[in-house]
Amino acid sequence: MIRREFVDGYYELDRCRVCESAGLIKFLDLGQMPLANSYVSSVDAAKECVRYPLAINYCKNCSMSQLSLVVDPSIMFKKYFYRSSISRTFVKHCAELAKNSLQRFNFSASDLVVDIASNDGACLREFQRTGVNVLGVDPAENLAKMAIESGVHTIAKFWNEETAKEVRNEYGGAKMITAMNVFAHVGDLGSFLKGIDILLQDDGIFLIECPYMVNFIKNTEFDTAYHEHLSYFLLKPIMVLMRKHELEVFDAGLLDIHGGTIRIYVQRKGNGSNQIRHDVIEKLLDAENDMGLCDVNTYLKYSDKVHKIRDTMINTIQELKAKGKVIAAYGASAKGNILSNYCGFGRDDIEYIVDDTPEKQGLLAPGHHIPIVSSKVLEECHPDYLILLAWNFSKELMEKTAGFRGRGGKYIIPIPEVKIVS
Ligand code: DWN
Ligand code: ZN
Repeated sequence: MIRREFVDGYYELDRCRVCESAGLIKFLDLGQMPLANSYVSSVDAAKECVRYPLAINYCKNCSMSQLSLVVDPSIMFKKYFYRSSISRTFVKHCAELAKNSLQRFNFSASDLVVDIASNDGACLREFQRTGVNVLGVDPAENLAKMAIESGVHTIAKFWNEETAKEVRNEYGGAKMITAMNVFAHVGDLGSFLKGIDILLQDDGIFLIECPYMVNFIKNTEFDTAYHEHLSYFLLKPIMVLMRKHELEVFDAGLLDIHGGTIRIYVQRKGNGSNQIRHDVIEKLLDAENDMGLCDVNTYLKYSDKVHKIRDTMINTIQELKAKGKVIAAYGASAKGNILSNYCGFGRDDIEYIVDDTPEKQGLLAPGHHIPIVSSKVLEECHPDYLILLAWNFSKELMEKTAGFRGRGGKYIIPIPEVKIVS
């Protein structure tokens, strides 16, 4: 695996992070962007807002899409504002995963489930309910504290071989290791997977959930590109990666959560504990190929779709502002920060962003420094429009804002194409 030293908080790769080929083609360039979760407390603090180039490259050899500029993870993840448990939709998703895993893999009370990047313990609490032992690993000290206070023991460290050895020595092997929305964030995939090999029991299951490149392309989900997301996976490069590390994919599935997620089940190569679902795997690989996602030309047309959404958003906001309309937003999400910065929106366009994450309220969103407020503000000052920046939770957000809708308020949903709904 390629290793580099960070200089001024980042380094650049000139090779593919999966197959190490030099055949990388840039297909999306969002320019200089702030770190998508770098919320600040005041405009003065905002003056230190560091921007880095944000561009995605496609590997012609293994069809892996990726950032080549890697920002130092300790800048992004040691203190983390995103909390998994804020979304009822996500917590329900984890409860279903825990229940299905218990049934499918026949967990016993002595089994250990470890969640890497366990955030505030949202997912492990659901596994805990099934009676298994759980352990969280997450570098964000603020989140680890919340998880521990909620009864989910958590180690505040990055996942790598060293952390894996420490966990194995103290807790023994893991029956299941989950990586929910972290695998795409990993700089050194080799060290990450060596850690899995160290901790996983012989018949253990490694489960990955990550954003799926099919949805990114099909639904123009360009706003899910941010410096945290180094990898934009298809199943094809994941198969290449697992083979390199004596692991094998034995099942996979597609989920709606987070704008389209692929769930991948992995075991030790030749382990045989779980029958390989060749039919499922081949069908997904064929669909990736049939969609043209193994052909660089598909990617070279992508920017046009992105520019269309950007230009439509800008025109829509300008027209509404010209009519004297008051526009706010809901969901101070990482994706929302990318979309609004890419459109060049500021406080003159979006008065404030509502968010239910207590730690985000009172802060300013990265880049454009639009204030983040609690939903109480919606009852006090009645905006005419709400941009759902967390469009992946549109249903949940619209259910929460029935009062706004009842007063004639309308929603602007930017992805997969800009639409206004009431
Ligand atoms: O991979 C990642 C995904 C899983 O989460 C991380 N790298 C960062 C983060 O991305 P995001 O911030 O775009 O994720 P969400 O889940 O789309 O963000 C939703 C935002 O909306 C959060 O700030 C919470 C907020 N929210 C809310 O205020 N009330 C969400 C719901 C559902 C709500 O009811
Ligand atoms: Zn490659």
